Amino acid sequence: MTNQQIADIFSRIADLMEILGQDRFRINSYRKAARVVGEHAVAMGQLAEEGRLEEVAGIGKSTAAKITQALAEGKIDLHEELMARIPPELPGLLGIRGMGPKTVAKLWKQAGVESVRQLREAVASDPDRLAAVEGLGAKKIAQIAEAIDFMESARGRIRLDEAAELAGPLVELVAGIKSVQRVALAGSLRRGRETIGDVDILCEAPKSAGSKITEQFAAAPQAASVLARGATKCSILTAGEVEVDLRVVPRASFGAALQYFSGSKAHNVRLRELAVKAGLKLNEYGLFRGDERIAGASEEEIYAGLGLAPVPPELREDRGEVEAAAAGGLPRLVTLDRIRCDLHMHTTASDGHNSIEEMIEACRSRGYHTMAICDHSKSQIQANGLDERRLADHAEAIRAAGRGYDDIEVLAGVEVDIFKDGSLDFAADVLGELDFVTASPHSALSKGAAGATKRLIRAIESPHVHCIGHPSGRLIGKRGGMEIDVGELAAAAAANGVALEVNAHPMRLDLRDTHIRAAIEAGARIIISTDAHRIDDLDLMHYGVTTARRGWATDDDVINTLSPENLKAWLAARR
Ligand code: DGT
Ligand code: CA
Ligand code: CA
Ligand code: ZN
Repeated sequence: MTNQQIADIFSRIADLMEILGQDRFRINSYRKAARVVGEHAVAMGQLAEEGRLEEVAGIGKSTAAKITQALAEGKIDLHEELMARIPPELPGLLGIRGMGPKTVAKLWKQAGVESVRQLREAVASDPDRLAAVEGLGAKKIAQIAEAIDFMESARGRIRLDEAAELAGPLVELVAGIKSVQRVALAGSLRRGRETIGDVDILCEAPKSAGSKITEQFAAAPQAASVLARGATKCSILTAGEVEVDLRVVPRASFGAALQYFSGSKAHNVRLRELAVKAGLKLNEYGLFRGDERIAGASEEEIYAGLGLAPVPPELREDRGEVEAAAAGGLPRLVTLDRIRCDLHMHTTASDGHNSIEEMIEACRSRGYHTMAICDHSKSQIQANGLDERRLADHAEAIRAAGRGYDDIEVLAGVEVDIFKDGSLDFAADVLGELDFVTASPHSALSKGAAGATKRLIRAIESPHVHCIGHPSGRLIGKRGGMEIDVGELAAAAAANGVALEVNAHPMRLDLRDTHIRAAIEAGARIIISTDAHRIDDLDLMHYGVTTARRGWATDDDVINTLSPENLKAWLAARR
């Protein structure tokens, strides 16, 4: 069991105790245990082996015993005992955005709601029953309805980073099998979609080795069950019910198979039409003229055989890329190695986990020429937002720390809250003192929120703002975010020299791919930022780059590619 899995059980124990109205002190101690275990750098399994669990601050005797049981048996008795005291599907309600244990307890005890299904039915057909629940007004009920819809529409798909983390070790496992020549990801994961239905992996090997390979794949520790296994294909299901497909392909058709299984389906349909028009046939084995295979070993030769420039996987969605590839007009997409700065990150001054110095060292080691520290503003109370006084002190500390380095420019910034009406959490003169200002919406983000575009445009037009952070406020799989008119927003951004953020956190990816493309077409530029809350988060940059590529972004569209001098000039234009 990983530290995170153990931490998740402790979190669930705390949730269940809270639903059952148990002792606050004990609840908090389990929440703390979850945090400590989840964030600990060394695996609990290793500490247990060395008998050192109790040496960890925050882990006492009883917690250590529970960790030991989790490691040995994959469960904790207390968790099972608590589960036995509530309806079995009740914890599912906690997966609804904005639903905490207290609300779940009230829904259960005051309205008899025992599952998401029952809640959905009550919202639809018996809202009076819910309105009788203490603290549940019409507005809150509408929010719950929206959150349930959203959760159900995302069902069966996982986030890009979750899929990538699942796929990584499996790719390695396959690559390590004798007779496997190479391994590649295909499907939506290769195209970098924000959510993934199932993971598709391809490997090259001689046909005769297929059965041995799928046998070893089926024995992977991630395989909770095996859905199908033959000599060329194997499908497994993980404990988290995610399907992973492995296909074994010979060298001569590897490129054709990679092209076919990378999709998208819509893109493939277009290619097949082109083939037919040219009197050819295209399938996962190759491009054929009659019985003769004229292409198949590489993707490039498949595209060339159809008269197309090779299309980057991120563009293969039938959104104009086939026409562009035929006309030699594909964009030269931005790449990760062109990213030279990260302009949105937090420190312990607000809700980050690392100090100014630690963030600087981490950005230096990533080779950036500039970084901006943007902690939260005062109305973000739950994130320990800074008031004017603390902000001024923090800016001074950032600049003082930055003076110690001549290989990186450290900008004193802020992530200032955009209120519902588009006004900002700090006055213009306060913002004018800073080197970099990101303005972000953090509340009133529901889909129906009226005037969302106006709200953001007002922030764009206020003095000293450089960038609008995570503009829609969506959370993938949890909250759809505001509906904004991107064309209008981007036109205002372009007119004012303000950039729009592509938040690289795989939970956000905001702006999203299609919005990035519309924004660029309307003349706006983007800043790809990790919004790092700890040093490891700085490595999420590639998810933002992938998303920007899906939005057809070139170097010219992305502020992060600017040289130090040009970035300075761009920043100064808003001062
Ligand atoms: P996902 O898994 O829902 O996130 O999306 P994909 O794109 O990975 O789709 P998946 O796993 O069903 O299939 C992988 C690729 O295989 C898909 O992108 C294109 C290709 N493919 C699958 N079924 C068909 C089909 O019926 N026709 C065509 N042309 N291609 C297909
Ligand atoms: Ca797939
Ligand atoms: Ca698949
Ligand atoms: Zn932030």
